[in-house]
Amino acid sequence: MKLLLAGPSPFVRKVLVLLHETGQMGDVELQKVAANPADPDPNLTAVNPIGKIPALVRDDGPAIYDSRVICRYLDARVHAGLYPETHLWETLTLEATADAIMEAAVLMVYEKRFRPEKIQSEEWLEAQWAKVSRAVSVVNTRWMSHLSGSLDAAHIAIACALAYLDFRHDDRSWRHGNDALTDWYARFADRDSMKATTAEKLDTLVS
Ligand SMILES: N[C@@H](CCC(=O)N[C@@H](CS)C(=O)NCC(=O)O)C(=O)O
Repeated sequence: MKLLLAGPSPFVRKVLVLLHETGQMGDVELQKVAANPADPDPNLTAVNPIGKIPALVRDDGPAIYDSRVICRYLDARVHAGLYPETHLWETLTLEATADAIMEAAVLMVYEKRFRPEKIQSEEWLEAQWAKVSRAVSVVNTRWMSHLSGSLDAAHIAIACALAYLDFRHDDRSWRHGNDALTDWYARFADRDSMKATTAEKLDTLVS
């Protein structure tokens, strides 16, 4: 299999952490592509018409994309049980919450990176952060019992979302008022899978 990826994408990291946790890291070749919304890489659009990473080129079928689809596929591939039937809908909802945090956080970066300064909107940026802030607070108040259970795909997604907030939006201090989640994340960030998939580590892994 070949995973198309770029630098510090939280969606890519989610897939990498899942690969690591399920012992499949050795089964994928990692290929760097440019994930630029204004100028998509033809190597990427050839397998994902949307031009977004991650995309997974499989040995046994057409390429698949969207991190949620890829994670589900990889989990099923080795029967890892990271989408447990007993609380599937909760796991999927929490993963969707993590993805939405990532999406809003990435859009904030794109607003500054890809739009001319004079048409950037502070109001829009704040609205994106409000989504992040509400979601983080709800995870901290309503989802800690799920997060303290055995590892599933939603744990991985939440950890990657929080790591990305540290990386790109450290000045917004997501930890403020979210003590339970802060403690949980400190423990999760210490896992080998998280330490092996930082943006710096990725550079050493990519062909
Ligand atoms: N829903 C997608 C989102 C992926 C995504 O937004 N990836 C960003 C990088 S972090 C990207 O490829 N951006 C390029 C673009 O927006 O065209 C997923 O879960 O895989």
